[in-house]
Amino acid sequence: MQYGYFDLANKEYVITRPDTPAPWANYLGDPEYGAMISNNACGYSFVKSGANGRISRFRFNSNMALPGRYIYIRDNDTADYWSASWQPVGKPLDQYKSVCRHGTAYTIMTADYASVHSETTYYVPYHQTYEVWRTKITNTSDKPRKLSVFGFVEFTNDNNYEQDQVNLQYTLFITRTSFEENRIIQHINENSGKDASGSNHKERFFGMVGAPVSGWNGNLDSFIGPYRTYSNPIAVEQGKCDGSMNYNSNACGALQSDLELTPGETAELIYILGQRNSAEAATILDTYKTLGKVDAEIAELKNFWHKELSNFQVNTPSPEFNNMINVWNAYQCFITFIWSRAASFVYCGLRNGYGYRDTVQDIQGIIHLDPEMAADKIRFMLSAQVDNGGGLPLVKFNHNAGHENTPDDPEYVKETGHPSYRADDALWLFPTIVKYIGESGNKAFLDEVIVYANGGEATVYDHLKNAIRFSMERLGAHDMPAGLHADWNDCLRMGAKGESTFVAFQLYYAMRVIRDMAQQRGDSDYVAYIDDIQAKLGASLEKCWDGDRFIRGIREDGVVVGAKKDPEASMWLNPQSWAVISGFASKDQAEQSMESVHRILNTPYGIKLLDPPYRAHYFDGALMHIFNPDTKENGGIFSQSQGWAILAESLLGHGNRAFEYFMESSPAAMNDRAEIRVMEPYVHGQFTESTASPYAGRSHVHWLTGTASTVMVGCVEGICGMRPNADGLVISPSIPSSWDGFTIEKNFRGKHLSIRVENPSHVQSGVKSLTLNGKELSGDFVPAAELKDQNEITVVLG
Ligand code: IFM
Repeated sequence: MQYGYFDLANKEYVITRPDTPAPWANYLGDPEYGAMISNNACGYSFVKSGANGRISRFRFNSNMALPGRYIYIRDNDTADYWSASWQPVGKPLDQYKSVCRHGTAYTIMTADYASVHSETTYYVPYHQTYEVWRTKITNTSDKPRKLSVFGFVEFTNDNNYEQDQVNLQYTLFITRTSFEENRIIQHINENSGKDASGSNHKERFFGMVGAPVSGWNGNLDSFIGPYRTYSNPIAVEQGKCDGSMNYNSNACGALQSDLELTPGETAELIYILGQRNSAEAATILDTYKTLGKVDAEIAELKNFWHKELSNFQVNTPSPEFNNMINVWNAYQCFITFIWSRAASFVYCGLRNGYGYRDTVQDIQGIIHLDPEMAADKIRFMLSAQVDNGGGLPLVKFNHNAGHENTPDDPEYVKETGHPSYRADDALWLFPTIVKYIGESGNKAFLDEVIVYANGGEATVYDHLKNAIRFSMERLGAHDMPAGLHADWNDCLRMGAKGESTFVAFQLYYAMRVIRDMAQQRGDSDYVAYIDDIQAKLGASLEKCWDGDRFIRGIREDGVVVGAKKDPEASMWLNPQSWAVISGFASKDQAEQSMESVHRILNTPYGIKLLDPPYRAHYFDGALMHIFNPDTKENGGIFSQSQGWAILAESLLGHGNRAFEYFMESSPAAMNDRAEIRVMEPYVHGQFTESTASPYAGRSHVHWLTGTASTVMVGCVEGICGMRPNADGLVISPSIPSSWDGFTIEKNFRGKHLSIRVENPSHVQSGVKSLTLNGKELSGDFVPAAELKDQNEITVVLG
């Protein structure tokens, strides 16, 4: 079933049926002032932190997601009423027509009901810390209409989300609302020292311009009424907000305007919500009396985001690929980059920092779109590396580089809940930094001096050497990196001295990267050192080959995990893809192991993380056994790993297989089966339920997931074959043999590349010729030094 379509030209997803199988969301603003909104206007807002700065309420974990940013419209002649989003009133869909356009940091909803057209635009102005809802209401009938319009938001009573939800004997009694001219002001902890810094006194406002305010409510119960809900508030039903304010009860902001519209006439009302005092609110509201301000702000948002996305645009025969890579996967990469795992309809905002591995991986998704934005975050993450080379598992939002405790300190463990280092964290720096240097050409980055989390400083190059040292000083009995607390898989504990092949492949890859760097810098002693340790690591990894697959690891007690003979979890995806990505696997091993992946793990919805799922034969460290079979890390289709499989198949030149994996796991490819996937068809999730689930194909944990970046990398570096390195750009696509070719428009180091890939022989990969501005080059490499400002590149496969 299809509920909407992709509008590629406008970079929007357009929802034409509002009864989507779940709330389909969009992000507005950023964590300074964050807002999420669904196609039915549910969602919440917060200042700086979803957990500690929450200003509006939201009910999590339900497809009845409520409440949100509601605008009610009442026909005062008939007493009928509806909402500018289909929900919460929910009029019959044969009479109520609506369209929701989710765009880049804005959402527009139109509705037609009872010959009244409304168009409501929700956004957070660029770099502002409040939100705007602009609604235009048009009388589309041929007679004058008397309408009342009610803007409504349900405030939290406390900025702390948990306190607001559970500590009611306290939070119900700290807030009151007042009304001034065109706004409701909510006061919290009012007597707690109004100007003193550190005071928990807060003021929020919900105000409007565009029409006189004829009624208001600051008391939730008075607006909704007893034994009623958001679908039938008594104030709307009766056409009158009674002016009551909350005091020792729940607060809301409800503003009523009474309109008289002649046929064809439009009224424009602008509601603004934020955490400001009354005087500041008045100033902000006044600025919206200027005609055209909203349209200018929307244009500014679009300009910003569309410019970011324009740095890489691809045109292939696959609309799914184009929609995801040009718009939605790219936008999701920025969202995960900016928001980490801070707040969604699944994450309540309670996480108090950045996960090291998550964040370093998230950076990869935007490097081809904004390398300098990426570089700033790389610097930040290097400043969260400890001077022993390991990463802080959790980097606090108020990270104080140079002065942090580490997992070796009990305070850190107590504060973050992370008992020790993880084996993989700092190793993610290698692919991220090498990609950044490739994209930007900024070789000097390696010489930048960056502080360590716990003090001291070193060049980026030495930070990386230190990450290698961290792994080398913590080897297990088989000379592979010890598992420590965990590797990428949070649910796999092989023991502090257990060994993970995934981490070993990561280390092998890291050695390749740093060897190149060392060679370029003339650091020959280090090259010799790497050659030596890489050969030894390779010998250990060779013993992890089990006929047609690599094992997952070796537990501290010596038992192999992921052996072919095992009754459960005998086949794991990540060691196979990473054996290829790391460059370790021989041609034969690579072909065989990826073929085993396809044979054993592939499903119509993507590749399972492992198979068979744990049911009866788990060990204590196989924490994933607690999940239902074929769910999450227990044999679910863990979407992040799809990106690595796409990349591995591409590196092997298997364009058909790479694209098969792209399509199986692509949200866009499920657009006409949205009732199966349930989640938004324009965003990746954390995982999809696999075939042992009665709900195979259903996806979960939308938006904030490492999937965004791995799939982006798999598609851009893998399928499109765009692999920048310090000296230029390798172009080596792996595409479906059915494609005649494709084009790319790419900005690269301040220059523009128009790339045409032709596939006359219908092969999957292999560059037959490459022409730069009419000059034939050898191989698949474009030297950066030969680029002009504007470049025409033609690649012929064959
Ligand atoms: O790698 C982890 C990630 O850090 C958090 N989500 C789950 C992934 C796999 O366990």
